[in-house]
Amino acid sequence: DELVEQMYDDLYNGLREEIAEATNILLERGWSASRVLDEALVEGMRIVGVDFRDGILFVPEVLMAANAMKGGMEILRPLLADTGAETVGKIVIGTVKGDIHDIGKNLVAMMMEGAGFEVIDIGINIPVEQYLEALEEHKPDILGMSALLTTTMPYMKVVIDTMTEKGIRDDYIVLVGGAPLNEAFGTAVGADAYCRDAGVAVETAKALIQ
Ligand code: B1M
Repeated sequence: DELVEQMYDDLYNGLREEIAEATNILLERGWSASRVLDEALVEGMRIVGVDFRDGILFVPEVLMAANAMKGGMEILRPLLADTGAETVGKIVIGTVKGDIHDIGKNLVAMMMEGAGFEVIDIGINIPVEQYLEALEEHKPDILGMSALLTTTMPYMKVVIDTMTEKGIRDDYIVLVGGAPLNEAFGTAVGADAYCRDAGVAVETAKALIQ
């Protein structure tokens, strides 16, 4: 699809308005919001990630790509969130301390909302104290943590261990996710489950909350 190819270029070049416009066009063509998300935006960001890794793109460019992606996500958000589902549970979600990646977390938050969860997004670079405060304040069913760096993912264990020390670990379902994680890591840090993507996060949350 030519338009989708164009979107990969526009995302790569950080063109937010163009991404927003193309997102609308795909929707007008009858694409579902989740198809636009997966096939255009997430795939485009994957391409950006490859060149970032290989030193072809640098932080400022990738920030612009992320900003452009958010322009598309903003349009998709109400569509993904508007399924009319009744509230099935509450989740507090945040990206761990030292880590400012938020696109994946935002996607999980959007999909959770769409599935009928009440989502309290506490943001990025979250220290353990702030996770605990949010649990205390909002009394969610689920705590979700995101990490995109191999250097920040061990912090999930700090949070879970602190919950255990305080005797509150078993009061919550703890879900973790982020590109560098895997199933074994989730088990090792003491999470209830590792979620490969936003769809899996929703399915897992629904299954464990029963
Ligand atoms: Co960063 N970065 N970055 N970056 N960045 C990665 C992660 C990297 C893999 C790039 C690379 O080298 N190929 C690499 C990490 C390497 C490593 O740790 N081994 C990296 C690096 C090194 C860095 C910096 C250190 C670069 C530097 O400064 N030299 C720096 C660190 C900053 C920091 O956090 N302290 C940095 C900075 C940045 C930007 C600010 C420029 C920007 C972030 C902007 C933003 O988020 N607002 C950025 C970006 C955009 C990326 C890449 C290109 C894309 C990430 C993304 O948004 N993916 C990324 C490369 C890559 O991942 N391929 C990269 C799209 C998103 C939809 O996927 O986040 O995986 P993802 O989320 C998925 C699943 O993982 C899962 O569901 C989501 C949706 O399906 N999931 C969850 C995620 N969180 C979940 C939580 C859950 C459940 C599921 O809870 C229940």
